Amino acid sequence: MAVIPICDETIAAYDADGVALLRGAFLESWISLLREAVEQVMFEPGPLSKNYAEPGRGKFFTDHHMHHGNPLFARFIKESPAVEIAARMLKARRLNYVDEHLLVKEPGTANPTYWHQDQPYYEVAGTQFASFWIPLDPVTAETGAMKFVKGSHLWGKLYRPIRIGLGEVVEQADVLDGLAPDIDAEPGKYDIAMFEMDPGDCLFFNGAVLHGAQPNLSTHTRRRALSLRFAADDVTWQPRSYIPSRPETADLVAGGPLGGDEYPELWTA
Ligand SMILES: O=C(O)CCC(=O)C(=O)O
Repeated sequence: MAVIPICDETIAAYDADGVALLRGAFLESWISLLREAVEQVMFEPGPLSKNYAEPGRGKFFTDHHMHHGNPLFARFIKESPAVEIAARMLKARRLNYVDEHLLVKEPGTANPTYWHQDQPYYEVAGTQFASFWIPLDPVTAETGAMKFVKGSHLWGKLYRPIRIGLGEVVEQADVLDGLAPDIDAEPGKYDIAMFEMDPGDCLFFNGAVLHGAQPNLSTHTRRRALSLRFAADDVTWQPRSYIPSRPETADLVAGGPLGGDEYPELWTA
């Protein structure tokens, strides 16, 4: 059950801005469980893990889909209030699970997270693809706060994927609508929101909203965060040539609903 009631204003903010802040959404017990899970994964990183930082300049560690090998992540996905919150935020009648993405910026990590949208990195089409961003440490502008271009999910654009910790183009990816605009070059042109947060708070944001994050320039504060990605009613399977399809997608049809082992249905109205 959700710890906090989600009011209509929060849903309206998500619809208009593409992002909403939910304070106190997860109890300390869930945050402790995730912290333990993160330590386990960082001790034994999975095949999809990366570190974007230069040697000796902190660490920007990422990993995906950890729940396959880690029961703590599997428990969080199934039993925490995340599913219920996502269903309410998306006004869903059906909710499928897509991915979890761990993003740890250790102190002294100079890499920002470059501006990007999430949708082009996934084999999904539709408007109801969204993510949680759940910090496990206090997050400030100095330690890696998330930033969003409010309303950019409504521009009708899908920008070419980049390597989020390096800013380089993913050469093998489709060009789509070209590169995202250089938001930092003309910040005054955009309505940018940055979120300072405490453990227990979360962001909920649309897969098409442009977002990025600050580096972690602190000397001692870690910035551990987990993104969880869900899809609701109007999302369909959109195979992308640059994302190798896994055997679990064998039963999916392009333009058809998500499902099966790759995108399990976690909730129906
Ligand atoms: O945690 C970060 O630095 C970025 C997270 C992000 O871009 C995402 O979850 O889509």
